[in-house]
Amino acid sequence: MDGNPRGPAHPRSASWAPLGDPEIDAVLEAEFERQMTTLQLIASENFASPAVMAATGSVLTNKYSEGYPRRRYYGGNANADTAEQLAIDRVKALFGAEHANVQPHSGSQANAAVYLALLDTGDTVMGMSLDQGGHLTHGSPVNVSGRLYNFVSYGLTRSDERIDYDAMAGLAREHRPKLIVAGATAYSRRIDPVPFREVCDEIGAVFMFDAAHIAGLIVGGVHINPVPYADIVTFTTHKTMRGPRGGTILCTQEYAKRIDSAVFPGSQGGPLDHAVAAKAVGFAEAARPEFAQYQARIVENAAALADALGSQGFRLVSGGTDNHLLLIDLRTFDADLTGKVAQEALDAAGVTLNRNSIPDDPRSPFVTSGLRMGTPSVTTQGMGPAEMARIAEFTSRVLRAPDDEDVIATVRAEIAELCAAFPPYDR
Ligand code: DSN
Repeated sequence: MDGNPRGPAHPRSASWAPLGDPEIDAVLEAEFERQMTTLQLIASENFASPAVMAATGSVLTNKYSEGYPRRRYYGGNANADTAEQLAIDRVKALFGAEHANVQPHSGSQANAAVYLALLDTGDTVMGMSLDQGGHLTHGSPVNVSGRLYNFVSYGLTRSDERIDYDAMAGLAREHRPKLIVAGATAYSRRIDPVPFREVCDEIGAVFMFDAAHIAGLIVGGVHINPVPYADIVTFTTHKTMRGPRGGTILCTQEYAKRIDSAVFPGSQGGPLDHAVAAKAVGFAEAARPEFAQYQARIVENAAALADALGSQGFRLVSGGTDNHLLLIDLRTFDADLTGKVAQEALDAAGVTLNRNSIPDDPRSPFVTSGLRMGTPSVTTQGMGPAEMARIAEFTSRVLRAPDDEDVIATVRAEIAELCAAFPPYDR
């Protein structure tokens, strides 16, 4: 069905047998209803396939498997070995990587393991500043990365709000970090691995690319694959990759042993074998030709949404998008409207997204002047550019009257009708 741009990417049942726990059954039912009737525009979310969800809920949740395939500390791991080896082989083939570790429980755990493998406490590292689009684990002072290591941050140009590669290289020459991290969580443009590789070679630094957000775009051939350039690539499996929640680390053979030791026993105990099996399922799905078509449509939809939001009077950071997300600067739309108020009004209307700092945001990260939107989930549902125009219009109507309960109720009903035409799962 992925080949049909109007059809859901993987029509399927997400039904489950009642658990016999009325309180949690009610939660699951309510969450299913929420996902079926409102728009999911959080850029880091997606709808996993029933196969991925079934593996996540499988008997492998019962197993302990400290170690790696054929080198475990406990018995009974023949099946866990097969699942993990399949995940490793499949993800290496997808990215053309020399080595893979599929055990990190999350992207943050993957990044922490890389730092543990390569750095000593107090070492200098470079990453993109959180307030310019970088991730918490790229040296934010409130994260363990910023507390244990001396992160120096690079950011965007003021003129076009793209990564300032020259300034990044200048900072690298000045501070001589041991490791340079590329990658972002709220950056809507392509990330070129070449300038990072060049300056790493020049100063003798290791190059890590955090591809959490764009891993699916890379596999789909829409964005450049950093694997041939970076020493280490980390990513999450649940965003554009559309697999289960979790992390993965790819690296060259040179770093394989250090990375594996830093994941287990360095920073994790037993792997989540059910999640590892689900990663294998997700990687097999990502190897299908339809997955590349899906990734192309994510980007097409993000561009259409950006255009439509521009027509509604919103300014986008950097003027648009090359990937699956866009960052709205609310100030030109309404100077008094904060990201927090906008997120809450849109949530009530059935538009689920997150408030986000914009570059040099005058407001705090809890309040913000921006919103982040992403198209992976709505694209999985089979929505296209026409629906992106409607989403922009819904957003504009709500944000012109964020306190108007009639507007919110009307938009919510229209969104429920739209979502009913593009169900992510069968009822
Ligand atoms: N929380 C994720 C995001 O939304 O980008 C990153 O970890």
